[in-house]
Amino acid sequence: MKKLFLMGRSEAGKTSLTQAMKGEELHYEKTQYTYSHESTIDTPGEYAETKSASVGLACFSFDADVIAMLCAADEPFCIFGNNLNCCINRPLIGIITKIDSPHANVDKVKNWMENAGCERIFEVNNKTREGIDALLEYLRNDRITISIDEAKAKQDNGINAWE
Ligand SMILES: Nc1nc2c(ncn2[C@@H]2O[C@H](COP(=O)(O)OP(=O)(O)O)[C@@H](O)[C@H]2O)c(=O)[nH]1
Ligand SMILES: [Mg+2]
Repeated sequence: MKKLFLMGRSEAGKTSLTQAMKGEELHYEKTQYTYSHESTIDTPGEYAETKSASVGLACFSFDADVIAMLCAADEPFCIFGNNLNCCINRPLIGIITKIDSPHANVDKVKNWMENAGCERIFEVNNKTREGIDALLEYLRNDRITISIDEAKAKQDNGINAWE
């Protein structure tokens, strides 16, 4: 199973997602520092919200196989920039939480994630576990590995050839 790195603003639902992925009842826990679990790395929202602390994200993400930009469906604005995938040498995915919120605007958040360069976008409700199985299945599937010669050949053909 690929190890998932979670980054997003405070209260977005990162810790709840780790509980939903384990099949646990949601229970509030303030994330005081970076927690490395078996299949997830959970970070404090302050790392994503504070410029001086954001280096923490870069540092701990090296231990993960997949980086997730996590936003709640009712967030008013996006704290991540466009083309975020350019500075990450891991697959970048988007996870939209709180799709059950009465103020949810899933299309808007999806747009942010597409602009950031997320290769997959998952919509979840941590409370009912809706969408969690699709995320787990994605993490369970082995990554496609290629040899160095195949990588060089693809590189010679330009970046679009990676598709
Ligand atoms: N309605 C709803 N509430 C959620 C969902 N995910 C998390 N929450 C609630 O949002 C609050 C913040 O969640 P938490 O996981 O601590 O956010 P974090 O700061 O990103 O770790 C808690 O009260 C959760 O119960 C969701 O999918 N739907
Ligand atoms: Mg948390």
